[in-house]
Amino acid sequence: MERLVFPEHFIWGSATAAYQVEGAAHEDGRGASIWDRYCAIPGNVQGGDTGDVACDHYHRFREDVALMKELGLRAYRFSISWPRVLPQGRGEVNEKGLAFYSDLVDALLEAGIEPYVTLYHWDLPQALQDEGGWANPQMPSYFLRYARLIFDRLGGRVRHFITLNEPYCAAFLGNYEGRMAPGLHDFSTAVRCAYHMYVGHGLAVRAFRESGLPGEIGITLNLMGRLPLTDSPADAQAARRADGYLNRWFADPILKGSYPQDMAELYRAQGVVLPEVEPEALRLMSQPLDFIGLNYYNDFYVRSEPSRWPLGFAIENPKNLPVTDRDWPITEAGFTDMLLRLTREYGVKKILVTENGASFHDVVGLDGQVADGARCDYLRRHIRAMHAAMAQGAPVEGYFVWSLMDNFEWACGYGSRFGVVHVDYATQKRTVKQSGRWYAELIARNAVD
Ligand code: IFM
Repeated sequence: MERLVFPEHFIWGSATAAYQVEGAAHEDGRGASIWDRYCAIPGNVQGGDTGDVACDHYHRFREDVALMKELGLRAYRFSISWPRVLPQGRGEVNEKGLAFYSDLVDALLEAGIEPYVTLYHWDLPQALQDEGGWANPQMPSYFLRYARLIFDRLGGRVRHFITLNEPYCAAFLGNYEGRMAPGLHDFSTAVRCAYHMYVGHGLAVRAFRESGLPGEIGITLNLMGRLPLTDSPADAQAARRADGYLNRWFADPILKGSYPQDMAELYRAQGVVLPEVEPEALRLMSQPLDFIGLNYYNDFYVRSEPSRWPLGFAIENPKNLPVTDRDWPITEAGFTDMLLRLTREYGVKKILVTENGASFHDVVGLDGQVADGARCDYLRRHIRAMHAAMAQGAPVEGYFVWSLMDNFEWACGYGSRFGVVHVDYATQKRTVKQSGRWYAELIARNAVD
């Protein structure tokens, strides 16, 4: 296969998130998050797993940074645990929590690795959930205060900020589908949460600009193709609704300054209570960003299912598709398409792929190696697909593999491994997988074979 070379300053990184790797859930003054509460409810997380210890990154971050350096990573995307720095969500600051992030940033910079900081990757302080969570109209201002604290303490050393990670998951999976914290099942609440998240995002972006800090700020969206299962008109319409639910409801306000009207009408017709959208709020959420972060894993297929309120569709993949161990189809052409859609339909000028990766059942062999050829193949396909999009004009400037290491995979607990580094949770031993070595070689060559 032809070797595909990347631009000279292309950013190769890896990503994690606080609750998934840090552990130290009850140490140094950290407050409770909605994920602590969610995990404590039997049945929510496979195996009853929690993020209490996770990868113990809180104590082992120096070892992990050394590993990143060994792999030649140029950037590390991690998130701040809001309740670690503001245990009650607002009010008193926890200096010990802030010191952890400050030390992590210093260790990264010393190793020549650029920090990319996500402000909100789903671990809302439980104290704020007790006040209604993201459905509370005060939330945007609480988020603004939290964001200002982080800009103030880490700004300058950190030059890349991401306001929200995958607002679709945080708002809709958490508050409507109940598959994530806080585990609610109310669509009107979920839509209100999504709205407040975006107002908070807008306020944080404005504050970053006003601060005069050097660097850039953006948001990370998970956008994935929703393809009709058959060529029937009903499935085509269902796929359009699924696209509206997952993709357009989140991309349009940020990138077009409007909510998709077809979806708003559909929701209203189904009795969903939509928030009163203030024109000023729309201006705030659609102000220019320095980049859009795209998390891409796979496309899904959709069939019409009129009985399913409020959208009338169901996910059903064709039987013969290659899949990962989560049964997620491997659809790299959809990655090219989504990058081109951001470029052509949405006019995005700079894209960072802030997550891409795959879960497989990895084992450490008797020889001490983790032979995860299937992950190498997945990554290779997707990195080539990204290159194909770039060749057609997609302005992609960086790629972060999900994930640096195996970690707490939300409702799947520790049963789902995404890392290019294996973690033995009993001993916390890290073992670089075949995919980690493969990725390191790719970075060194700045090219994919
Ligand atoms: O682990 C998650 C991450 O937190 C957000 N994006 C998808 C990943 C894999 O499910």
